[in-house]
Amino acid sequence: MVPPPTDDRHASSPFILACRGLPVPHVPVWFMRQAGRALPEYRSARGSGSILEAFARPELVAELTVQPVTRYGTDAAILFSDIVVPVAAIGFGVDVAPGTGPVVERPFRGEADLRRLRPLEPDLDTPHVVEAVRILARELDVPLIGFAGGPFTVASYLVEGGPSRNFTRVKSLMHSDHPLWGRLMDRLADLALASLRSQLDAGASAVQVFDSWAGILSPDDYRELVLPATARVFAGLAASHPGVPTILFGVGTGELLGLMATAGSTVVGIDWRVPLGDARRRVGPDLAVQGNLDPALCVAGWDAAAAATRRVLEEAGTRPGHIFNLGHGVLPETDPAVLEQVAALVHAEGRAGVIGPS
Ligand code: 1CP
Repeated sequence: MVPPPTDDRHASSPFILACRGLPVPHVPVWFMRQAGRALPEYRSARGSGSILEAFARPELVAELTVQPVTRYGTDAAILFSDIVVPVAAIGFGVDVAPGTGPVVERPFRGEADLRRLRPLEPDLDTPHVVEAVRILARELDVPLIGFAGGPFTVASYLVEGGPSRNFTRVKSLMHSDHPLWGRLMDRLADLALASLRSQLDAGASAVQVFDSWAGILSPDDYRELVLPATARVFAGLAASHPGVPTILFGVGTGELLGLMATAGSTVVGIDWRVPLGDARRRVGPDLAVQGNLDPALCVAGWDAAAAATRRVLEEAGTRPGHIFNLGHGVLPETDPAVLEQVAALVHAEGRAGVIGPS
């Protein structure tokens, strides 16, 4: 086990301990996309205007990042930002459209578009992100999770031009021109790495790579065309920030979990389709798992959410190394009271790695 960095004041927090597979006072919990989305206090603080502009206001970002920690009692905060912020910041021409998500003005089509993906200089290109992380590192009582998009998932937006159902264009590119695809993956890995390093340097305690859409790939395609660039991100982090917990997450990745476990992260995020016990066997004994309550069941009412939460806790077992989360992001129609109750239930009944009388 890698020793924890000595300057991290959250080293003994339940979240960081669980990421390292160590015993915990209670099972830690946070929710992907916990900031914004379901919270009425988010809607009033955010106001109207472009979401990319909101990400560039450090005081607002700090407020929106803290809100769910206060409301739900989560054991970690996730920075209020988006996976397309770095590509937008270097001028690729990306916007985040209300109700749609990322949209790209001139999608990535060929060799010439690589020139539009210059290296990220965080202090110049995303100073507002760095500043927000600094504020949060001072203000938060729980660890802050920084994040970036996985090279494949960010490529899917750049190539498709926006959200996609079948990912036809990105699959065509990755199979029709391997050298170009490799260079695109490398550029996006460098962007993710530079962004994650800047968040860690500014005071984030852990990072998550959201490779949300990797699950649309076959294991062969994932292994040959996506895993190498993803692994380069984690190798880069291990070199510059040894011992910092890292999480790799994707949706629909049941058949990829064994491969994802080799990418170099310390934690693998699991969606709700794979029972956590099976997931633990697939990722092996050395890595922690994060997940995996179906977010739709938080919309189905407290009884359904409570029953499903208990099933996740049972599947997680008693071995250390479980961070409770949803299997994907909070759905906008979720009643915040249900998430608050889920967090309390996990704290009261979770047993994975919990020290003391059971
Ligand atoms: O907790 C948080 O909400 C923190 C901030 C956060 C995070 C972690 C935002 C703000 N986006 C993300 C990550 C993100 N963005 C992912 C990975 C997680 C996931 O799979 O949900 C992805 C795929 C995106 C891309 C994106 N941005 C989408 C998905 C579109 C699609 O392809 O289906 C959408 C709708 C956005 C918009 C967005 N991101 C964030 C905000 C506040 C908004 C605008 C409104 C909203 O959807 O809440």
